Formats: sequence, C-alpha cells, structure tokens
Amino acid sequence: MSGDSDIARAPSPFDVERVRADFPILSTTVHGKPLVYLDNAASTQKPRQVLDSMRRFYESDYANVHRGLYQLSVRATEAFEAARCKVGRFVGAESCGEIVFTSGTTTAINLVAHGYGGDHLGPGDEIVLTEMEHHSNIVPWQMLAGRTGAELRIVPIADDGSLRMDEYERLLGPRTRMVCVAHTSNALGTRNPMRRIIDAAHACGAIVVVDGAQGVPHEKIDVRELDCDFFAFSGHKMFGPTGIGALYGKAELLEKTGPFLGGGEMIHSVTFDETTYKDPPHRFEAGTPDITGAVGLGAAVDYLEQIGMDRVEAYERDLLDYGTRLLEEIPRLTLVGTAAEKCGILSFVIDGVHPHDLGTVLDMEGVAVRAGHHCAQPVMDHFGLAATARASLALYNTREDLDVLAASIPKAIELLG
Ligand code: 7TS
Repeated sequence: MSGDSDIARAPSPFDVERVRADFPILSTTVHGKPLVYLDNAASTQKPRQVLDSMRRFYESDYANVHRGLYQLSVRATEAFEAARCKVGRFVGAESCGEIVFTSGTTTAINLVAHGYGGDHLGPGDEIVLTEMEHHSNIVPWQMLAGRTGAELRIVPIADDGSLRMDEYERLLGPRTRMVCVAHTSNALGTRNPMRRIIDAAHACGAIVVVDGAQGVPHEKIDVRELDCDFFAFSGHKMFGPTGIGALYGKAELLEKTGPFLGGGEMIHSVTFDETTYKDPPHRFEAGTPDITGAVGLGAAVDYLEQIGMDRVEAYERDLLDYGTRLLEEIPRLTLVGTAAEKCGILSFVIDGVHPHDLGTVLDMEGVAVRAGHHCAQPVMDHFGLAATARASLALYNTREDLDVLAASIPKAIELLG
C-alpha cells in the first residue's frame, strides 16, 4: 500500500522533518500562527499514505464486502481482510481471526462487557478496575455490574499517578473474574506494569481486558508477550481514520463471547424461531463495516511499521524528557502525573489560571492542547481537580513545538493570572 513511501528510505536515526512532511495538516496555520498540534491523546493527524490509500480504494476497489460474487466485491473483501491481518500482525496476534473490527476502543470494550461479561458473570463476582481508567473502561463495567449483580473493585493510584500495585494484589481474590486496565493512562501518561498485572490476574483465574488506546500509537505492542485476553484500541489515535478500531481477543475467549450487535453478516441462518451465529470474528461484525476505514487503518499500520515502533518510542521518550524539563521550570505550574514509567503526556495545572482559559489563550498562539477532565473524572477527583491542561505528544512533534508551548504559557499567565 504505502510500500513506496519515502519513510522506507528515511535514514536512521529518526528524521522528524521527513515524518512531518507526510502530514499535510502540520503545515497549516491557526489564528495566523503555525499549528503546534499537541492533542494527540484525543486524536492523531493523518499522513498522506493513509489518505491516499483510502482515496485509491474508493476510486478503484470499493464495493460492499463478504456479499457480492462480482469481482469488485471480491477485491474489496480481500482488501478488508488483508487489513485485518495487518492489524493482527502489528499487535502480535496469533491469527487474523483474533482481530474484530469495531468502531474504536469504546465499542470494543462494550463488546467484551456485553458479549463475554454478560454470559460469564453473576452476583458476587468481582470486576477489578483502576482509578486511572478512561470512562470507556468504567461505564461499560458499571452497566454490566448493574445487570449481573457483579461488583466493582477499584485499584487506587499513588500521588505520582502510578498504580498502587500493593493494593491491586490485595484486591485480587477467588471472586475476581475480570481485570480491566489501561495500558497507558490518557490523563496522566502512566504506563502500567502490564505483565505483572496480567500474571497476577491469571494466577487467580481472572481474565484481563486491556484498554490499549494510548499504548498502540507509542510503543511496540505484543499481545502474546503480554498474555492479555482482550486488547482494545482505536485507529484514529494511531494515524488511521476515525470510525475504525479493533478488539484483539484470544481465539478461545472470542469463541466463548456472545454476539454484541445483531444483524446482517453475523449469522449462519435466521428463522423466526431461531438464529445461529457465525464464528469469530464475523459474529461481532453485524452490518456493513467501515470498509474504507479498515483499509486506512491497514495503511497506518504499514506507515508505523516502516518507521519502526522502537524508534517511535525512543524519539517520544526524549521529547517527553525535554518537555518535562521545560514545564518544570515554569513558576506556578504543577505537573499532574509524574510516574517513573510514562509516555508522552504532560498534564498540568497553573495556580490561579483555569485550564480552559489557558487552552483558549494557547490556541491564539497556534498551540492545540486539551483542557478538561479528559474523560477520566476519577483521576481528577484523586487530585482534587476539576480539570487539567494536557499536551500529548506523537511521533511528528518536535522540541520546537514544546518550546512554543513553554514560551506561550507565561504569556497566558500574564494575561489571565
Ligand atoms: N481509552 C483511553 C485510554 C482513551 O484515551 C480513550 C480516548 C478511549 C479509551 C476512547 O477511545 P475512542 O476512540 O473509543 O473514543 N481518549 C481521549 C482523550 O484522552 N481525549 O479525547 C479522547
């Protein structure tokens, strides 16, 4: 797809200017200032390799999938299924069939809560969550607990934003059926010790659902090495299009997962008396899927593989260290989330300045950051805050981006404080 990309020839080490040249939007201006895009945890921008692949697909191979006998539909189906395999390889799945296309992380987690949790949990069973989860890894489990009589157990965080592993291990017990945990926190940047979390859950017979939305775009993920049971992620946070994401599930667990949405394409046969369902992954893909989105996600995977996730991770680690040092020097600024193991998220508050006002003033400087609770209100509650400002990094950000951010904050303080 993007095999002829310039990236393939990009010299080592990581050449950020070449990467930036792939993202047309990065040369746009906002309020007359060059865009400094630092809201990557919310969504990432798209390289032309992804945009081109989708346009090419619409122009030459597009039809509905899994239905037509005609050649175009066969070609579309092949492209859709090839994208599934690419995504599966990218995260280390054993087979293509372990990847279910969903509309994103939220749908993927709801699918597991409904289709697996609904059939396997009952009164008194326990679901372990953490205090740092995004709402999409809280609310589906609350809803499930309400339906089944299962109970939620919450692992607290420490004041640096790391997970209280002592408390986690204490909470696990014979009634723990599921552990649902973020790979990386979107509000704090904390990278959790996944292998230790997963091994401890398995030791007491629980299955583990990983919210990988903030992990996949920033480091190499290998679901088999992690040994997680389910792993959810979103295409739009990894340089792919919106409307597409994936759920990885171990084959034997997907087998035991009931359907989520009912409709066309997920059935073997339908009568008014009885409907029988297809095997995974098609059992979970009712209706016409986001076909072109899947193709675009496949192109995003190609793009990331050509750069190499190890290089992405090393580059972003350096950027995070640089940005942390810059922000630490700003008077009245407090970083929220300072765990030793972090990815490129800089959440912060400024004494006397509301994060929303700060965000508005930064926007006038061309700097896009997010201000709010980041759909992680329990995190905000932990720190006694209503909101933080958050700069979140991706592979195309530069030290200059962080210089602009750091230079704009004192201006904002002067204006607002
Ligand atoms: N899980 C995590 C850890 C996330 O960061 C997000 C989105 C989701 C789940 C939901 O993903 P979706 O693609 O299904 O919407 N996080 C953010 C954010 O930090 N700011 O806006 C969206």
